[in-house]
Amino acid sequence: MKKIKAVIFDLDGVIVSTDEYHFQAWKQLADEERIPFDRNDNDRLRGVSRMESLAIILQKSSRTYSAAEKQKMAARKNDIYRELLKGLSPADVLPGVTSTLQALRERGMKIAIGSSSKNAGPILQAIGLADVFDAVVDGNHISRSKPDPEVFRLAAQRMGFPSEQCLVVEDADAGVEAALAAGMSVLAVGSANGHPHATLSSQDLAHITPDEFLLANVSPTEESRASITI
Ligand code: B16
Ligand code: MG
Repeated sequence: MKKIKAVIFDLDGVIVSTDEYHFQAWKQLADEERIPFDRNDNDRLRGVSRMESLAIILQKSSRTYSAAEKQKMAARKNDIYRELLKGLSPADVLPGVTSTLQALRERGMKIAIGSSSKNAGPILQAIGLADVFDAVVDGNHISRSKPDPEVFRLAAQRMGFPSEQCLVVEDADAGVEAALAAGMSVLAVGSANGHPHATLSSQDLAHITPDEFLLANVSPTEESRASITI
C-alpha cells in the first residue's frame, strides 16, 4: 500500500470554472471563421494546450491556415478569453475546493497545481489562491501538454515526492490519462467523473472528503486498482 502524501490539482474545471470562458472564446473565434463548433467539440479541448485545441477546431474547417494565421487566431482567442477572465473573483472557486485545500493542509499534505494553461498565474491571483500551493506547474513550464505526464511529474518533483505518493484531481480525460501515465492515483471529477481508468470518481470536490480520496493509496498499476464511484 502506498500512502498519498501530496495532491496535485488541475486548475480549469477543478479549482475554477474557466472552462466555460474557454468555450465562449473559442466559439466566438470559430463563428468569425465560420467553423462549426459546439459544446461537444469543446469537451475535446479540456486539458489540451491552446495550439493543440486550435488544431482540433480546425479539423472542421473547409480551408487550410498558414502557421502565421494559426498564431494570430490563437492570440485572438486568448485576447477574448483574457477579457472574459476580468470578471473572475474568489466567488468563482468551485464548490468544496476551499474546504478540501484547508483539510489537506491540516493533515500536513503538500498541494500543487498541474495545469496546461499559460494563464494559470493570473487566474490564481484573481480567485485569491496565488499563495496557497507548494508548487504551481502550468503551460509555461512544460513542452508537452496532457495526456503527456510531464506537468504532473514536474509538480511531484517540485514538491519532492515520488509519483506513487501523489494523487491528481482532474476533470479532463486527457488529464486522467496524463496522471495514470505519470504513475499517480487520480480522482476524476466533473466531465471526467466515471472515467473507466480513474482510481476513483466524484461529481466534484463537494461530494467527496479528503478522508475518502486519500484512501486511494493503491498504485494505478496494481491489478487490484480501487475503482470507487462516490
Ligand atoms: P491557455 P487545465 C487547460 O487548463 C484547459 O482545460 C484547456 O481547455 C486549455 O486549452 C488549456 O488549459 C490551455 O489554456 O489557453 O489558458 O494556455 O484544465 O489543464 O487547468
Ligand atoms: Mg481541467
